[in-house]
Amino acid sequence: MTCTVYELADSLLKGNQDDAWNIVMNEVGHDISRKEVLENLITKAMQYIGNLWEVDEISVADEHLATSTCEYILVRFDFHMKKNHRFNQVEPKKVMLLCLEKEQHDLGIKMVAQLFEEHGWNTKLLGSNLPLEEAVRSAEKWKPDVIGLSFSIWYHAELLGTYSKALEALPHKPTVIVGGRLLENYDFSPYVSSRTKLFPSLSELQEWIKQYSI
Ligand code: B12
Repeated sequence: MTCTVYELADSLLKGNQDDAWNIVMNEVGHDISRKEVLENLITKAMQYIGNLWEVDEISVADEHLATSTCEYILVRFDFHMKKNHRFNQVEPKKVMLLCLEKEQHDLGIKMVAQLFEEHGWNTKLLGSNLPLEEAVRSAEKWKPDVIGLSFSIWYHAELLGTYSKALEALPHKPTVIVGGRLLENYDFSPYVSSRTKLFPSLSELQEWIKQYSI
């Protein structure tokens, strides 16, 4: 898929929505799962764009255009998959998803929402930069079985322990799960309790969701 990753990155950087969409659809045509498209194609293209930005080969404006085009592709992909595949659960489990305070990188948590929905979960996506008090208030009201936290920037990890502790202490005892690009290479278990589940990728998450639903 490496070649396709570069092609997709190129279309995203040009803001070419139709080309980007056709590249994604071509992969779906090869019978690749939603998880694979999200993880091995779209995520990889955005990481490659990050590398280009880091070495000054593209501007901040280029990166922003790529991000907004990627957002369009994610929404369209979700719509396409929902139209073609219906997943129902008799009593759907509930998951609430959010990024830690000040964290703007929310494409990952949007992908996580799609994966849960694909498995029939009732999903509330609260997006980027959610202060802890708001997360607690929302969780007290809605009582999600699982609360997913995402962060991408090192210094945002300082808040990870505070979030997981406060959310795990809620009276209905939700399971807290955590993900983000840094978990692929670093161990964040010293920041959280042993009950919190850490996921380095969507693949591990998918296996966990399947077990949870049994
Ligand atoms: C797009 C982007 C942005 C966009 C984000 C827009 C958006 N709506 O998300 C914008 C322009 C806003 C942005 C801003 C900044 N960014 Co930026 N950004 C990126 C870039 C290029 C891509 C990120 C991305 O979308 N990746 C694709 C997603 C899908 O991957 P992901 O988040 O890892 O998610 C996957 C998994 O981790 C997992 N996952 C994620 N969350 C969760 C949660 C759970 C529960 C689970 C189970 C799994 C899971 O699911 C996904 C599936 O594959 C990266 C480059 C890179 N290498 O990542 C830099 C990068 C992350 N940014 C960086 C920086 C420095 C910044 C800024 C500080 C720049 C600045 N000076 O303003 C600001 C900080 C903003 C903030 N306060 O958060 C650095 C971070 C370095 C560091 N210090 O840690 C990076 C690495 C770029 C670089 N190479 O230097 N950025």
